[in-house]
Amino acid sequence: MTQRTNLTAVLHGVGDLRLEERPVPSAGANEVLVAVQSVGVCGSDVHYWQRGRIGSFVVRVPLILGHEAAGVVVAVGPGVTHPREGDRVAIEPGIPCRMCVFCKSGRYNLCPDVRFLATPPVDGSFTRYVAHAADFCYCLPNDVSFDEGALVEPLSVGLHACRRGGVRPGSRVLIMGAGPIGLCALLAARAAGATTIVVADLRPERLPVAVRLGADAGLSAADPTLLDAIGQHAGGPVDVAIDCSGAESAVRAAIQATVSGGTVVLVGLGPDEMRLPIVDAATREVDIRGIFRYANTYPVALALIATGKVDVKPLVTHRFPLEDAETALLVAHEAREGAIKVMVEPR
Ligand code: 572
Ligand code: ZN
Repeated sequence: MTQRTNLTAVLHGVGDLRLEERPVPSAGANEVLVAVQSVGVCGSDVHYWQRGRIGSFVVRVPLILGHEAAGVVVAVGPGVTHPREGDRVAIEPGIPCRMCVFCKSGRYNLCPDVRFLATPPVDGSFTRYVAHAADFCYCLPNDVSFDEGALVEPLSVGLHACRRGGVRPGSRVLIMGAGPIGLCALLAARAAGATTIVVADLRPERLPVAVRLGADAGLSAADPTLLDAIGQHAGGPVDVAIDCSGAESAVRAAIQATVSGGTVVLVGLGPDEMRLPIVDAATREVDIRGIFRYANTYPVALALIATGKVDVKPLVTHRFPLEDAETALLVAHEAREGAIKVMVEPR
């Protein structure tokens, strides 16, 4: 049953999150109205709340945060045949223009006119009801929970990073950074058939988590002999290194640890400019590739979860009702109590 009020956590300025009743949106043409059940807190939500901007994306308040969402379709707009009322869905948050050369070639994540939830000026999903394009809502298989549906979003980043890196059966992979995205890259690399995966992070408490999720080794990124340790545990230089930290020293280590002819994928965003061994990379034909979010990952991610090939459930460490969205942001920010993925549950 659709309620008439729509409790929403609204960002009004740096550090100023308020609960408000907003009108329930109506599903426009080709849209569905979704009753949001689970939303993951992403690093970008924390950043907008703490700093009010990411690069040139400046929060024009008020803004609703949250872009990792799943819920139940409670109404469908004109023209929608699928999904139907009552369907449980994962929401892919970026709606591209569908008409530009990037959209038409399938690389719709590169669409210059993409509208992405919780990226200024587009509102997100820390709310009970959102209207969203029907074709960017994917039905959850029967045994896939709302939390898992929401986790398809960060898992998509990990899958896209592995695709860009060319991770395949037998690959030896290094992942720098064991936060939620590093761990999703780990799960995606394992599902892609990587035989050896080494994860490094500065925070020692995160390393056993990576090992529990299937890493062959969890190494301290602070270790001055990190490169040797990577080589030892990976059995030589790695085929693919995925940096999920954005730290200059980590990207440098990623380049150095990668085999000639291999690939480094930059996922974490740090400073605009870095001092890197770029001639070493060039002369060893180490490809350095970036990623921008993801494309064409939702159906694959849902299938991997439904078939048990990827288990994202252990990533969820905390759950809060929508009323406690601010605490959720704080716990995620401080990575308190071993927090990995913090979920907000507007249900
Ligand atoms: O889940 C997707 C996602 N993408 C992030 C950050 C968090 N979550 N990106 C990093 C920031 N960029 S951006 O271009 N921007 C703020 C739009 O700097 C997007 C991708
Ligand atoms: Zn995100």
